[in-house]
Amino acid sequence: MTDCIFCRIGSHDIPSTVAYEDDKIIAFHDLEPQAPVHVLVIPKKHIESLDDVTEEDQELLGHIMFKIHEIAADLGLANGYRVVSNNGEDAFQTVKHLHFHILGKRKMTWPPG
Ligand code: D5M
Repeated sequence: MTDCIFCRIGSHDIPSTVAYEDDKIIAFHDLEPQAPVHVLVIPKKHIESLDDVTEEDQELLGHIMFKIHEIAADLGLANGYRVVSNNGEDAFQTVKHLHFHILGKRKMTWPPG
């Protein structure tokens, strides 16, 4: 989708600081970091949110979940990290392309705001 900012990051149409990339996914540093390390992992395929995944996306979702620990290790997050996916209005999803935040290098609190 050409009007989707994350699709454009996935195709390198818009520059980003890439932490990991393969043919299916890309991980890049967030422009508005909420922690000393804040990386977003997205599928290159345009999927608006978890509400929009289909049967055919199961392998892709598994791939994202599997890669997160490798990406976190490469980012030096041996002491722990948080993975967050905001979906829909109540969760304050601002970019309508499925993404998983990896946040680390600070102590987190719970419950989240
Ligand atoms: O989070 C969307 C996140 O996307 C938010 O933390 C800012 C980030 N963002 C938006 N545009 C960019 C670009 N161009 N590069 C890197 N990061 C970006 P949400 O969960 O939708 O609230």
